[in-house]
This record gives sequence, C-alpha cells and structure tokens, in this order.
Amino acid sequence: MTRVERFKKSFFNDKTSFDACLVTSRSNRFYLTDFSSSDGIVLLTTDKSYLIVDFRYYEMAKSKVSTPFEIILADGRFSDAVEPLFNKHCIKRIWIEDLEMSVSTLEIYKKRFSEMEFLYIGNALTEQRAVKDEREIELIKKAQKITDSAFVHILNYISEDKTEKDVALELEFFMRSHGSDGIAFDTISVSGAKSSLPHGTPSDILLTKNSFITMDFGARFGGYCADMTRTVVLGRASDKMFEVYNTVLEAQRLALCKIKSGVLGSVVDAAARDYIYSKGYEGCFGHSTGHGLGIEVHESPSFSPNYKISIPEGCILSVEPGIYLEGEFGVRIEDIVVVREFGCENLTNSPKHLIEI
Ligand SMILES: [Mn+2]
Repeated sequence: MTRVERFKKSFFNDKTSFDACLVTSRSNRFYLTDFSSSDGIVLLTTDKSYLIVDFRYYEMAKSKVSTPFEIILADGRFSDAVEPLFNKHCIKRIWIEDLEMSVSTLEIYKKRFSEMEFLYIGNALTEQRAVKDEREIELIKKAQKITDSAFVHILNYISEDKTEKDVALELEFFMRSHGSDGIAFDTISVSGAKSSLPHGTPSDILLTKNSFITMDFGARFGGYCADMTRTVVLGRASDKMFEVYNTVLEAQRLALCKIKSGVLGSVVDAAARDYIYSKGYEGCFGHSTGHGLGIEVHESPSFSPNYKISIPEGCILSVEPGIYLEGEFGVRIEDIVVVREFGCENLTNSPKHLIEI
C-alpha cells in the first residue's frame, strides 16, 4: 500500500466522506511524493493524486515523481491552479492541514471557494509519519552512521586552540564531505559553563582545559534526519563532573531498557527523570527525555511526562536525558533508537563512557 493509500484508508473511513485533501506543508508533501520542493501543493481526491509545483520544480518533478501523481504546473497562484481541479472533481468539502496552513492562506482559500466546506486533518499525517517503514529506517541509519563518524573525527580535532564555532563547523564540514546532504539542524557546540545551556549557540570562545564540551549534531540523508549528543572533557574531569556524567548515563540506560512497542511515552521519560531526581538533581532536567524524528528532527511521538500514549513499533525516537547546573556545567547524552516489539534497536554506535581528551 502506498503512503497515499494508507493515509486515505486510515483517516477517511466511512463516516468522513473524503472529497479531497490539500497537503501544503513541505514535510508532508515530501512524505507523500518523495519529492522535495520549497513550495507546492499535493491535492488528493478520491481517485486521483496531483502534485502542483511552480516553474522552478516542474521539469524535475516530471522526471522524478512517479505514479499515481499527475504533475501540474502552477502558472501564478496555487489557488488558481487548484480551481479547475476542484471543478473537475466536483469538490465540495476540502480537508486541509490546519496545523500547518497559515491563517492568511486559509482566508484566501475561504474567500475564493466560499461555497466549499473546510475540514481539518489535525495530526493524521504526522501520526502516520511517526511509524517508519524499512526504507525510512535505512535512510536514518545511514544518516546516523555519518553522524557517528563525525564524532570519531571531532575527538581528534578538539583542542585548546579551537573555539565552539570551530568545532561546530568541523562537525558540519565532516558530515557534508562524508555523504550527508546537509545538516539536520543547527549544530550545538557549547563548552565550559555554557554547557549548562541545553540549546546554547556556538560562540567564538576558546575551549578551556578541564571542562565539558557538549555537541549536539546530526546529518541529513535522503531527506531524513539523524540526531546525537555527546559531552566530552578537554583535559581531566573533576569528581563532580564524573558523578553528574554517570548519573545521566545511568538515566539513559534505564530509559533505553523500558522501550518496546506499546510502552507509554511517559513511562520511558519517568525512568530517566525519576533516577535523575533521586540523585538530587530535581529541577536540573527541564526537557523531554526524547522526541520522534524522521523527515523533521522533531516530530511525533515523544518520551515526555505528559505523553501518556503508547508508542508503536517502528517509531524512531531520541533518548537524551541531561543534567544542567546553571553557571557551572551541563551534560547530555543522546542516542536514537527504533522501537521494536520486545525492545529497541539503538542506531547510535558512538562510545558513551566519559571521554577525556
Ligand atoms: Mn535530539
């Protein structure tokens, strides 16, 4: 079954007459068509699928996008291009991506197609995207492999004459020159006291001896993201640094042990969080234990306190507990895993003991 067929089957049951769906977001268009464009529209009707693109993408789409999609050239506004298709298929009800479409775009459509009923698909497509097929898993594995090799490389690069920005750039350059199509997100490389900022920005400060460096980075391959974090020490770690590091490491191990298909996201989160809090670090771990990833680096589902929903087999999520001591230092360790029936498959193969450089 194609992704389009699965989408129609799972979402548009007998109770909800289908008519048509307008898919406008970049990631969902890519998911359905396997074609990436900064702009465009997918229009699904009961029996036809259209990809509408502008001139910049038309030739490429014609050669790359396969059936069932018919490629339509938008010569002007997209709302002009869909009108004849709406008429042809007698569309009276149109489902839209309410989580993605801007208010102003919706207003344009509502004004232009004032007789039409607009319905919201909510998270139907993102829920479908959460469960990866084997091809998607292979692409993420490949992206993570490139990311793992960048970590090996950076260990030989880190030194006192390098800045946080140098480290970020070197990670990115390595990934790009070893098969990555780009980076999955802006690289984080924070050192010393700045390592307590979970999403700090790399700056021009030089790395300092006997302090932590946290690096959070990921390659992109075939449209899919990898994501990993490691905290290492330049020089020697103090007893406290060791203690905090090993607490995070054990929290991650406990979370990883909980993962299998059907587990509630909140249960995996609690495994890491309860351990960290029990060691006296309550208030020092203020983010989720993990997030889904795929076409986007943050997507459904999630390992977080409020996610009391079971995680299906085939989801890929990060497992990334951390401890952040304001003004002092921080530690985060992040792997990505595939949820399997009786456990999880860890896609990250980099060492996790505390590395002193
Ligand atoms: Mn992450």
